[in-house]
Amino acid sequence: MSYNVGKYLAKRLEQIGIKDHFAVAGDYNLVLLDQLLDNKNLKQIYDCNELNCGFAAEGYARANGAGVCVVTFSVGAISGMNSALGGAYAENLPVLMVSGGPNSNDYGSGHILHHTTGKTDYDYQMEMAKQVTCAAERITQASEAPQKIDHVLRTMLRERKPAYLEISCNISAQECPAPGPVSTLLAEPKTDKTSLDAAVKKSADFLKGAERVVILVGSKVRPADAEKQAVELADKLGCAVTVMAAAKSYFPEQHPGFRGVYWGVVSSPGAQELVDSADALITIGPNWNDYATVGWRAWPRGKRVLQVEPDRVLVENESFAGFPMREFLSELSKVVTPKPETTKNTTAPKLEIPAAAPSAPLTNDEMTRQIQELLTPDTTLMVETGDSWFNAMRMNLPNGCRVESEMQWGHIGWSIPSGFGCAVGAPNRRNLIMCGDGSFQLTAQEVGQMIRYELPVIIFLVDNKGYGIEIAIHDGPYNYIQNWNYAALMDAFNGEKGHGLGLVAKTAGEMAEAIKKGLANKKGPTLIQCCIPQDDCTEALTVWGREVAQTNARPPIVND
Ligand code: TPU
Repeated sequence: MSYNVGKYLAKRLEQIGIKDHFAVAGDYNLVLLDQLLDNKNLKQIYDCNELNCGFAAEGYARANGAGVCVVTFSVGAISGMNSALGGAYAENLPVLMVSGGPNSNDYGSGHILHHTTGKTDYDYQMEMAKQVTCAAERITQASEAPQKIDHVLRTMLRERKPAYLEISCNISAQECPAPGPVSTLLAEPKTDKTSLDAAVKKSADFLKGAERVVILVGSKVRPADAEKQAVELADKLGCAVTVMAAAKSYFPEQHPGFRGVYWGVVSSPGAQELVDSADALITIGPNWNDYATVGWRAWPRGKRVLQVEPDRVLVENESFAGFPMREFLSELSKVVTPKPETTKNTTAPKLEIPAAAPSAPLTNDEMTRQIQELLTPDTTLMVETGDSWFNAMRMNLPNGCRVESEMQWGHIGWSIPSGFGCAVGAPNRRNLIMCGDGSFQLTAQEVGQMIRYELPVIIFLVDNKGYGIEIAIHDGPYNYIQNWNYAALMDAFNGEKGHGLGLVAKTAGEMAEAIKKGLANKKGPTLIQCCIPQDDCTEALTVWGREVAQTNARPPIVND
């Protein structure tokens, strides 16, 4: 078979396990889209706009390891940068953004092109992309396409970060060499055995002297592909294991050592005490931002912490690198002795909310209780920025159940398009989304694509008539929204032939009925508008919001 640039890219995507890619058409990428369509092992999935397209690729990466979005120059790409590049960078997800670019003859020609700023320098998009990617390349010559495409994909997969390709619109169909072996993209850097041995020895010695050992799992354990090895270490140590909020579900909650979420004052019952009283705390891939530390108040540091990062280990002020996290955890597991002190007399947290009477008005607690009952080992629950985070934190998960959140980037509206992409990537899982009404208003139209592709996602639209999380942090008139008739939107999105279902739940009984109908609706999404009182939220949100507000309000240091 003879290759051209677009077909080369398609083949490489297929080889790295991509089955679907997300796109919004524009004249800079149409020929490229034709080339991608030509590969029968790749499906082209369409989005309503590029912000959603980027999020869909991001969600697909969560389900399937990596994601791809294809957009047009400037008007499309700059919109998609927020989600596909900035968001994926923050969340450590390999997402490739491919932007159609100007005709290769137009760079530096002095020509003014449509969709651009009206100036004649077309480097700005590439310069912007470089700030939020691990690799960015422009292809204006077919002969250089293979090495540039390979470089971008190799770096993206190794670093678990987004990458960018700009392909001139007149180059996609130009002939180029065939792809070589895929191993060139997947090869892992070699482990430095000397450094690994030294790190393991030093860490084992450190643990020898400790009795109260606790493991704290953070969100970077997943991009490091080390979840299994974290369990291995927990099995061997027999100690208590807590997770950070952004790592909810990254450690099996039915494991005998699991003791809940560590999140400072809003931790699961008992989890903060365990972490604070540990004389050796093993942190595995944490991400200590202001939200995670509750405004820098809950940030375990110092000599009692053995810090295991994706690319290094820090123990008692010594640092070691040159090996992957999973190898370190696995090797450490082989040499440590059991440290069961912290699992004695402690138990895993359990969400205990008594069921409401069917006629009782729906509350936040009852909604959460009913959603928790839906969780199975094959469920993925996407939780939007807002009180949905805090509701998910208190749920007990069966092993295998995934909670997806976007706690570092925190773009409201993420969950609908990302949930769409996630469902495309894993259509056989039970895909649930919990999304606040304020967030929903940013990206609502992507529900239309769930209808188009007949994805049976269930959306719990939390209708509390405002920005609950913002109200908790700092209230004002800007936190109140135009209320929509959310359930009725489904009819509009269905058009002539869709199978989307919109339902309203104002009581506990109506919610239970709506869930039954949602589970039976296999040919499209179901949106359940969960009407709860405006001031009804988790206790944790209120407490956390107060602390974060105080941190935001720290007075400036004045040097005079
Ligand atoms: O459940 P609830 O009421 O907390 O959630 P809802 O209604 O979705 O409200 C979310 C409110 C919110 C805002 C406005 N959370 N964070 N923000 C700030 C914000 C603004 N714009 C973007 C793109 N992302 C943000 N996080």
